[in-house]
Amino acid sequence: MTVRIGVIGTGMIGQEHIRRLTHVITGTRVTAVFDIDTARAEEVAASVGARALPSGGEVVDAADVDAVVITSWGPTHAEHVLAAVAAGKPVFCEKPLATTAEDCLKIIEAETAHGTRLVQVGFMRRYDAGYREMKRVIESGAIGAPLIVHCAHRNASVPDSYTSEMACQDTAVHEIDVLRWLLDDEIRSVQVLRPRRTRNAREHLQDPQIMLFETAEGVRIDLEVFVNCRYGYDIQCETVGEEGLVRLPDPAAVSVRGAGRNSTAVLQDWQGRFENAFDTEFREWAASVAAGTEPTGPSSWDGYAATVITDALVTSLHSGETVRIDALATRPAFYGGAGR
Ligand code: NAD
Ligand code: ISE
Repeated sequence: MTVRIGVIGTGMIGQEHIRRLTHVITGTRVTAVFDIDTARAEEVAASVGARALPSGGEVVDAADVDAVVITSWGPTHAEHVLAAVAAGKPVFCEKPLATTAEDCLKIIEAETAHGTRLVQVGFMRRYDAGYREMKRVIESGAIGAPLIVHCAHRNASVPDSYTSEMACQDTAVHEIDVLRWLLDDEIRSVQVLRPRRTRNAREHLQDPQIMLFETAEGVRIDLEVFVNCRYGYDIQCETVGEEGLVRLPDPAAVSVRGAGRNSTAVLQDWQGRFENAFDTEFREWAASVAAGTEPTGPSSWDGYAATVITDALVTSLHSGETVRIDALATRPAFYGGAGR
């Protein structure tokens, strides 16, 4: 069976996912698209033999759309996700699920009323081979109970429009999701520290930031977010347990000897770093749609949790105080129950 997909939002990552669904994943085809930038939508649609429709609602309702992918700007996600849930169609929504906790709860309510899971959120790190192996090692008990996690999320540079809050909402949000999943634990408090600012950041931007988290089980996590580190895109994660530690591997790269040096290149962007993860994410999601089963990836509850935790980070960024998170104490039975 070919899964026919409608895509809402044909910007940067929308085009990436359309390429992926057309040329990489087998058994999927993009049949309809919408973007408020009509010219862009038409150009992208023409490139894959799809139709550009006049609204997101028409993409959701189209008879030749079995499932929906949302890759528009974050503040528009909730509206499109709710439309897909109302139509009873599976929907993959790029992060964030919604930009307010209130909108995430509306989605949870609508999906719960529908009775089966329809929504998957685009936290692709859960599909990265290194993180999957790290989870397998933790669950095997080989390093004992996890005690501390050290992380770094570094970008070479960011555009001038990037704000201090985005370090929490756009950047750290990936660690928040992957660490909740990796540790099978819930984040209970956060704090943001402001180290000396790099001279390479614009005046308005606090860069780097150090984010501290504590989980329900008492695991302590430190995360350095440094988005003007200059040297490349670098993701680090090391989990220290009672009996040993497990560290994320660096991406495979050849070593080059020349000009008196032995060197290894550092990747420059997240697209290259997580390309395989994105492919696996869509392969597994499309397989669940084709089989008519519930998605197994990040749920609306995970999208809600990420928004609640990033909101707490933003509060701490401004106050400097530790912020407790009580809203996530109990996970609804619909999403697996009992909290992590
Ligand atoms: P972008 O600005 O390149 O594209 C967004 C597109 O949405 C634009 O073409 C814009 O015209 C369109 N749009 C705006 N309002 C719309 C509406 N109401 N209906 C339909 N289309 C609308 O942005 P991007 O970098 O492609 O990011 C899109 C989303 O993907 C964001 O939520 C972002 O956080 C997420 N993202 C995820 C990752 C990841 O690593 N998983 C990486 C980058 C971006
Ligand atoms: C960007 O928005 C992403 O989602 C990338 O995955 C992330 O690594 C980057 O830091 C963000 O700015």
